[in-house]
Amino acid sequence: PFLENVVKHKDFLSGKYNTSFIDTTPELFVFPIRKDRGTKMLTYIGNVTVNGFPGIGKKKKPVFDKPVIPKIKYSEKMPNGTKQILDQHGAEGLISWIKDQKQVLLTDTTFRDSHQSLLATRVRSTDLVHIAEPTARLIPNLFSLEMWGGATFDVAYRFLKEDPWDRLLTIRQKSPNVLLQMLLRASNAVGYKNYPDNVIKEFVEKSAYAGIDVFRIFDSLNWVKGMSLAIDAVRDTGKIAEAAICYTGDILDPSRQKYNLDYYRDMAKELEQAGAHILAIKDMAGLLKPQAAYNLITTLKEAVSIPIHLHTHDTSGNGIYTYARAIDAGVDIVDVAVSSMAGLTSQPSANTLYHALEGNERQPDVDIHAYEKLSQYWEGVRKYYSDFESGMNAPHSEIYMHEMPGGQYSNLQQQAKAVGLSEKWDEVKVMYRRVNDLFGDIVKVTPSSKVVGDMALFMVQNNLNEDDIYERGESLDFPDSVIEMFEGYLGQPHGGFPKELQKIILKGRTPFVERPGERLEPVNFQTIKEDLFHSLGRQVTSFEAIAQALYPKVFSEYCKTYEAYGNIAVLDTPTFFYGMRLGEEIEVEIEQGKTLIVKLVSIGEPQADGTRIVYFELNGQPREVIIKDEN
Ligand code: PYR
Repeated sequence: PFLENVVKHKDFLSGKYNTSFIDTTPELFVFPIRKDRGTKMLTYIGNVTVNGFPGIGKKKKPVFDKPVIPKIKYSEKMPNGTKQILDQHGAEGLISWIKDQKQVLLTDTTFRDSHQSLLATRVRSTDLVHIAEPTARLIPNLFSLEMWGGATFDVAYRFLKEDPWDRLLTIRQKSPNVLLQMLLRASNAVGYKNYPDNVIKEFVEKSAYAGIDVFRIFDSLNWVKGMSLAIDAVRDTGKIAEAAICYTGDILDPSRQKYNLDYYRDMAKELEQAGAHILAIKDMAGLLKPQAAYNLITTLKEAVSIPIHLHTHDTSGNGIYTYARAIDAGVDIVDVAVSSMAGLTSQPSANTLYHALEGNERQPDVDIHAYEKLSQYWEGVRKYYSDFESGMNAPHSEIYMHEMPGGQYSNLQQQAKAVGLSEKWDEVKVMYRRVNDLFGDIVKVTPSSKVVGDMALFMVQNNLNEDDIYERGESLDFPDSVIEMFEGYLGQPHGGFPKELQKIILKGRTPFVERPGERLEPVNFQTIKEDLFHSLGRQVTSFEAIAQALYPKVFSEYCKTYEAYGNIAVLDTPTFFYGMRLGEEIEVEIEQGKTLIVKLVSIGEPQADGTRIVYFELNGQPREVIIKDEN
């Protein structure tokens, strides 16, 4: 799909491209031979209609109202924004601009963390792309639009069967004025384990090239040593390195002093020293209480001279109050989401914060009416994804007990469901906290949070408690992720791992404390490209080679799906998840200006071999596909 973008890009068509890039990447311009796209698409629609979508199952397609895209004048000049400040004045220029602002600046997370947290990351590119340009035009004075990274990369390939690079390139084109931001898990890139150093560098370089301006970099154990390489790699691209401290525990609780103000102050200074342009406080679970926010921001403002960007989740319902106190203490930027995609495990609502700051000299300079229109669109889109909602429908103050990140809540719930523990979800949450304490009270954010989640599921499934782990640990097969973390593959937690537990889990393996990247062999991207050339029978892009290095199995499954069904990212979301109703007619724009009209005519009875014939009309012509009925 990326190939089509490149050759249709206006700069490419006008010859205004960077020739050295073209010269060094000729493989981008070798095109696969297209087979019958129509039949492939009908096969997908037939299959999802007969068999349902994984994770949703077979369900009658609901009738949805089309989400309302705000009316805007596309012909008008695109208003300038922060992207122009970065491009014209560089990273340092942008930082001094931030410091000159009296208003609190906003990062809108609707395109990434908001749906990662509310809808298990399942929002598809088409629903983002349709609102990208209206967003860029209606709220051009955002600090940034967080739209990539975190779980979106993996989920795009794994579940949505679409190309995350394509998403980035297209949104970049549609929003040329606002900084695009991503979440980078430092040495874990956008994965769940450490990768070789050259993979991190290549990923950062290509992400910057494809359109990312601000990289929020965090380490899942707050291990600064694990972050330096990524910070340097981002600085080398001329983009913004926003280094994050993950907030955990409770600085207001005198009985929990492992992560106290001194801890956060020291880490902030280390990150500034390591080259961070901006310091982020990543309150991934929403544990930062309002007075704690005031104390923390006041302390950090004194400790460092770089701007401070606060991220929280509104799970407890205290998000706006936390932001208000942080704003009083001088925080520079906060993360918010469009109101219909805000609250609960997502970020606090932009619209609500705007009103909360009425009469306050730091009220953000955004058009609230525009925000309301965007919210209306998202209200419609969110309905498409109702099967992925977590079921949480009110503030959830027990977050202060289990401490599960907002982005993990709906995902772990899906994981629990997949291993038959839906009924025991309450038990899983309590166990999650008990595992944290067993592990010595660690920072819990991807991937360390996944390790805690895997262990919690393992213990609930096998009816184990802490004593069992210590007494019978030798005979237990711990999840791989747990063994790897205790071995040192995610880096080192503050204060180290509990020694006795580490011994039990490692069963004789020797743990290490150096940076995992130093032990990992560099990846040879040329070899990857050659291998993919042989297995896929076509040239691959540098983007695809990175996907292969990060997620070989997931990427290979994605390629198989692409081979079987073509580019199903172009389907509307209800059809993608539910297929079609009998007699329904849809339009599918398979490329700009080329639309297929598809009608589902009938579905045949099952045949002896378990298949059914599904009858369509494609642009008025009868077409049939044979689908194996898996039910
Ligand atoms: C992620 O890494 O995906 C988070 O949102 C923390």
